[in-house]
Amino acid sequence: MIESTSGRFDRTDHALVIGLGRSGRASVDVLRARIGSVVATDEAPAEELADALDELRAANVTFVPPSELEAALENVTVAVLSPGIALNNPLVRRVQAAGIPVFSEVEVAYRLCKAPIVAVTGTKGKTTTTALVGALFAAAGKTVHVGGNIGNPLIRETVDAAAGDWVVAEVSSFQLESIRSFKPRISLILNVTPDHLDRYHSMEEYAEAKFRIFTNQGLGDTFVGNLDDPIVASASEGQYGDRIKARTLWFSDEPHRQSTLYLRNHELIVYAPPAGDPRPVDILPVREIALRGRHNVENVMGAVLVALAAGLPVGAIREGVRTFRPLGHRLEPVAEVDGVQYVDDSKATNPGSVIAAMRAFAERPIVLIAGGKAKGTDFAEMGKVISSRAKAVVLIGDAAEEIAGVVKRAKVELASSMEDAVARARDLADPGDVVLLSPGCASFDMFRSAEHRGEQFANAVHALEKTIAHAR
Ligand code: UMA
Ligand code: ADP
Repeated sequence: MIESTSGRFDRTDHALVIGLGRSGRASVDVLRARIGSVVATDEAPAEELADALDELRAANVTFVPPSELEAALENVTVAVLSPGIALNNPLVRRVQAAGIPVFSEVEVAYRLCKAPIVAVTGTKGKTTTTALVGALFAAAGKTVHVGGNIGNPLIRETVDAAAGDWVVAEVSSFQLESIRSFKPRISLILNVTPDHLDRYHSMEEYAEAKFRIFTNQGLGDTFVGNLDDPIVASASEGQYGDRIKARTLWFSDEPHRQSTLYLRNHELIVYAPPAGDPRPVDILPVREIALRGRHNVENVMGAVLVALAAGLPVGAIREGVRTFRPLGHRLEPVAEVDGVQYVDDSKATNPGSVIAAMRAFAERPIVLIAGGKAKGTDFAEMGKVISSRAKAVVLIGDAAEEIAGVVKRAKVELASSMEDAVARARDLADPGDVVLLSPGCASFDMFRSAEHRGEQFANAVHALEKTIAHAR
């Protein structure tokens, strides 16, 4: 191995990019123009990598098959890891065994970045909140770059950001696992609820990965947390207490001694400045938020407190929140057919998000479509909420039987495809009901992605609409 210059990512570095999905391909693209050399590897069979390999060939970047890794490592000083690949993956272990530091793409993106970074994490609500924070900075007239787990790799956003811009990064626990010096100016943790327990041995290990978001923050930085989430709140207690070096600001559902942003009478978002003029400032009535559900009020409060911590004017923050619309596949209304509303919440990929979605429709009877690929999470709590709030549930995918086992009162049917699920839900629903796709599971057993699952749902609903229109 060539002696590393500690990953400055200049001409002295020679990188191995591990994984050739969106993250890895962006890393190859950005780094090949800046550093000594880049090679790349991936464990997928060659036929699955055809497009990626074409791209590498066109860029003159060598592909190293995993079987030939050790020889290639001779010239490598640093490795860049894709988030979908765990640190205990045997290939990653071989790289580490050769003494090569392994950084997540987010770490590299940080090292290349001149602008301050706002980093947003949480089990659920990351994408919505990241997009909203971006919208608030834009409403305040800032040049803002939004990227990360949200879909466009962070490295593409940070590499072009100027010192006076802002970068807003959605960061997952997977990305945080292999950061080293990543130090956001402002960090936000929305919630930590059971998810990804097929990758982590315990909730403690999962929470620990999330808490890495504030590990490198210092006195000039701010950590924003949700005081109502017991695991997030525990970040400032006990063993973690003295780990947060940054100024800490909390938001909460209720006025609370510790909360800088809170709800008054559950209907008005109020800011209690932590320093200076102590008079509370009314920010916005909850009814002006165009996103459905209490969980989205939490997301808005997190985003607003970040914006206030960044010094954005209250007028711009209000305007940015008022005009922000829900993103696709997140409680997205699809159609109203025969008086039944069909809603796509395909991005609800853990039990907690199904519970949040069901609570968002408290006023209407629900026929729930759920199931998919489980991630080692317990469905008991979700089962209780389904039992008390849904009139019926249609289950799909690998986890269907397991979920059926925890639903006590609601009627349960199993479906073999999304079309079948929508047809069954239609038969179970009456005018005034909502048919809610909120799976609580990953999509990969039946679909390419959560987006693909949501599109299949919308297609089935639109086909139903047409059939009914023809029959009239
Ligand atoms: N691969 C291996 N070995 C493995 C696993 C994967 O070689 O053990 C290879 C695959 O063959 C494939 C590549 O790695 O070629 C895929 O890499 P990846 O899984 O990291 O996926 P990317 O396409 O690079 O997308 C990643 C994030 N994916 C994951 O974290 C799983 C995307 O988040 C992110 O949007 C993108 O980078 C850009 O930043 C998606 C996600 O599901 C949305 N995130 C999880 C979530 O939100 O719950 C954390
Ligand atoms: P993420 O990027 O963390 O997956 P999204 O903003 O994409 O979060 O929302 C995905 C789904 O999670 C939504 O469809 C909704 O069901 C649920 N959700 C969003 N925000 C929250 C929250 N704060 N708490 C619980 N569930 C949430």
